[in-house]
Amino acid sequence: MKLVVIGIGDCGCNIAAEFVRLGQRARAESGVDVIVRSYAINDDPAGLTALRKVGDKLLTIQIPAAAATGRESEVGAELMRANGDRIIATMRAGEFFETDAFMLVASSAGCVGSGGISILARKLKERYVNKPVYALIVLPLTAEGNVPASVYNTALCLKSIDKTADAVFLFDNEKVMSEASIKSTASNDALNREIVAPFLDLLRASEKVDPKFLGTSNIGIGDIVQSLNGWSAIGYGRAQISPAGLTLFRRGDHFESKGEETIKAMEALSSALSHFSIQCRLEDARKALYLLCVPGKNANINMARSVGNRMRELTNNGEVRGGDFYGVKDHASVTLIASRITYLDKVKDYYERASAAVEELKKKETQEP
Ligand SMILES: Nc1nc2c(ncn2[C@@H]2O[C@H](COP(=O)(O)OP(=O)(O)OP(=O)(O)O)[C@@H](O)[C@H]2O)c(=O)[nH]1
Ligand SMILES: [Mg+2]
Repeated sequence: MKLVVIGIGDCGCNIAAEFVRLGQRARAESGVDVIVRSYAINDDPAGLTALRKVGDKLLTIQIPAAAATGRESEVGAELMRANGDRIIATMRAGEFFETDAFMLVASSAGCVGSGGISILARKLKERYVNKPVYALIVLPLTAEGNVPASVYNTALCLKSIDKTADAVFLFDNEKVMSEASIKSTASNDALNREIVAPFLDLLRASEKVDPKFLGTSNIGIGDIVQSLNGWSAIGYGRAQISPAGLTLFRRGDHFESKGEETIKAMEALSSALSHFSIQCRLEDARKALYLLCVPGKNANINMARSVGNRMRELTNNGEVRGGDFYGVKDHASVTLIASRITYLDKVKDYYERASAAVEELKKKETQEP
């Protein structure tokens, strides 16, 4: 699947840049292009200049600075209303023909991205009727989640993007940070790598890869599009395979090894289930997608079957699609998407706290001279 990624605001722009790096990995490891272009839209010229080193797959678009007073979501929305058409006009529309979907990215707590994302999503939907518009929203850290402006912006952003985009991937920054910090000190860059990495296998496996990488049942772009709707979460898990295990894998005819392979696949599945981008329950997902990645042509058919069966159990007979891919070297991995999620604690919580946050903000306004 080929994406045009559009990041808005600081967080969105940084993640759009990270998608470019993901595209470079897909090209180097699998010989396919999955990122047609990334755009970084922001009102902060210094931030955009810093991103230019990422290369020419990332194009920066500067918009006038938001008013100094009021950094609420509405201000970001107003900025996008005023600049959205010009932004779209500067994009390379010729490239959209080879694009399967738009992926718009922003944090929910700020102003430019939080307010702008739904306005731009609507403009793109109106102009490119048949192209799915997906959103990736980063929810604030717990500490920021108690700041009234953060709560208000997040609630407003979620309400409007839910109505506009075809599907909304939610990432809980706190959860992402706790996972990134296991690997290194959690900087924004580490967080962003954590956010973007789960998309790699899915995007490249649905492209025209070398036939030797093709599994027993392939995931097509249609499967991804059909699986994505409404609130969505993505999870990725892997289980390392030892060199001895790899030899057995290649021979593939060994009864014991087949059992072992399936265990590795199930291990990767459990890991993916506990690494969803936001806390959710698969039984609340009306749609789900899985991709099992294993090395070698001789991986057995039971592995994919076992993962698929477990997914159908967990989703409570939700609509499950899946496939496998042999383009990895030394591990088994599972990528999961839970979509059309009907209940999310975090979303409910932000909606419930929004009106109290408005009161707080009003109080602050009247206190200020
Ligand atoms: N994961 C991640 N989160 C970020 C990054 N940059 C900022 N954030 C989070 O995003 C939120 C702040 O939003 P920004 O993206 O900075 O806001 P903005 O859209 O530029 O809008 P302004 O408020 O006008 O600057 C906070 O919750 C930060 O924790 C980033 O690079 N990665
Ligand atoms: Mg900003």
